[in-house]
Amino acid sequence: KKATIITAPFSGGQPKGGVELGPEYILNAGFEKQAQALGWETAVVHPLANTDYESKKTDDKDSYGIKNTSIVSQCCEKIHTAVKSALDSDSLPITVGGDHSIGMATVSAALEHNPDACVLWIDAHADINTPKTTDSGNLHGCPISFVMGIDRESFPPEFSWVPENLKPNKIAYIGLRDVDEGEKAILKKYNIPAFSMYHVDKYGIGKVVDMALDAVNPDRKNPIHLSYDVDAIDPSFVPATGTRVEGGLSLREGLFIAEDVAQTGLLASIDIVETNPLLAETEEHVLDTVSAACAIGRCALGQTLL
Ligand code: DIR
Ligand code: MN
Ligand code: MN
Ligand code: MN
Repeated sequence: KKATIITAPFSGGQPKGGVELGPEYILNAGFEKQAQALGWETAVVHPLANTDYESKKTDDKDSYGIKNTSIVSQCCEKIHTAVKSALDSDSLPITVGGDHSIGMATVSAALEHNPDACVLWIDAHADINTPKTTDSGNLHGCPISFVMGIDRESFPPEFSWVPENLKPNKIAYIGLRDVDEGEKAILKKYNIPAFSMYHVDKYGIGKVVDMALDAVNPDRKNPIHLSYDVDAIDPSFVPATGTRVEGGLSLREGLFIAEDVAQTGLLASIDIVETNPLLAETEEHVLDTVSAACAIGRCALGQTLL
């Protein structure tokens, strides 16, 4: 069992500073050792080393209505290459962000490696805005549309390297509770399986994970890419993140998702994103958030309670 921790210290997909420190905090909390203790042979790679994207960040929208197009694209291309090369060497890539714009890099790499792969997107948000529908212009709210090729006439040329290899019946969402109107229309139009907090309350998290996998992986034979935005979990457990939305998953529900995906034996790649240590009001908030991010990773790597 090999795992490659890929750091993505990048904040250009959203305006707040500090999310680029996520990987450093998660590694300093001992995540690599924790993975090793679960029987994984680990490596850590830093595809963004010797780059200086953070200093080029702006708050201005370009003519496409989005921000920081060029640095997001360049950063994502490097992450995409790193994820592919881990997969090619039979190592499980764990991409640690950084903001969720890197989802376009990791999801497209997972699907290039195995076109049958499916995606579980765990998030308060759907991240499926397009340059046409986005209000904020923040690219962390758009990665899925690029990989799906939705509203492709609105894409800037910088993203032409992104393989449009995700089909609408190959991604399921869990944890949604802050979805923009344009995103709701896209989810409906493409009939994308989406489980909001309403569904979690109605059916329970166990049934919801089953239903999500039934939708995208009915025979349980295809690899799973788990893209985990820590804001899926309620801000009372995970306060240090950029777009907190009340009414989220309990910490146990959030960890259960990772545990249950691990149980399938099909987990092929993971993202753990949007940990922002600078948005905490107290030192305890930082610890809670960073330890939740590590716990998500450990559960996905097979840690069990018994
Ligand atoms: C919002 C927020 N839908 C946007 N997205 C966030 O800016 O497109 N994603 N926070 O994680
Ligand atoms: Mn493989
Ligand atoms: Mn989110
Ligand atoms: Mn997200």
